Amino acid sequence: SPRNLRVLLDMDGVLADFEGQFLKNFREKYPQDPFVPLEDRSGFYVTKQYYALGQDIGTKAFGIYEEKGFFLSLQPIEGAIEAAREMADMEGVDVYICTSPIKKYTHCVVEKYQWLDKHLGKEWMERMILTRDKTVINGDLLIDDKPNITGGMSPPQWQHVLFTSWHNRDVTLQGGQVRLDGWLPHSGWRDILERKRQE
Ligand code: T3P
Repeated sequence: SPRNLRVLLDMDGVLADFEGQFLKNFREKYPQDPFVPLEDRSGFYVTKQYYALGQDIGTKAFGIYEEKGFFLSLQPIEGAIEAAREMADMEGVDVYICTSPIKKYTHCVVEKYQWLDKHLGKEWMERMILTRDKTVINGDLLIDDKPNITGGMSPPQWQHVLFTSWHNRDVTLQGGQVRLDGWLPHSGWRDILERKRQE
């Protein structure tokens, strides 16, 4: 039989709701300041859009996700945990978590492991790949909400499945990208895997 399909799952924006928690914390901490409602988000980096509201707002935005506890507190995206478990149980499919820590790594790195342990369990530690360059990681599919993923390997080995998020819903697909609109049973994630398997 052919080799297993290797699927790389991004964390923030795909399994964990970075955007929702960011906005909630920002509004709680800075109720008097302007903010960007989720439906007005554009561009991958939330801070970039907040800097456009003012230097001080951008600095405050940075502080929100650099804070201790932020990455651990993220809520799972609807259906993500169930889908990840089902995918990992599929015959002939190997699932890995492929996530980039923020540059201020102090809390982020350990909390990403804690989050995975909390929501998926100890056996998932084996699947964890932390890297700032996802292009050098081998895989058949990378499911990620960041539209332009670049790095040392061009083109990367994997096909990019752009996971829909507020910030990328109007982005035009490029190259071999395909889109996945969420993890609910009828989102079609299984079809994307099956199609890749048959290539
Ligand atoms: P992941 O690779 O799991 O998506 O940039 C480092 C991580 O923080 C990366 O995680 C993406 C996430 N992140 C956002 O999702 N939005 C942002 O605005 C920033 C700054 C980071």
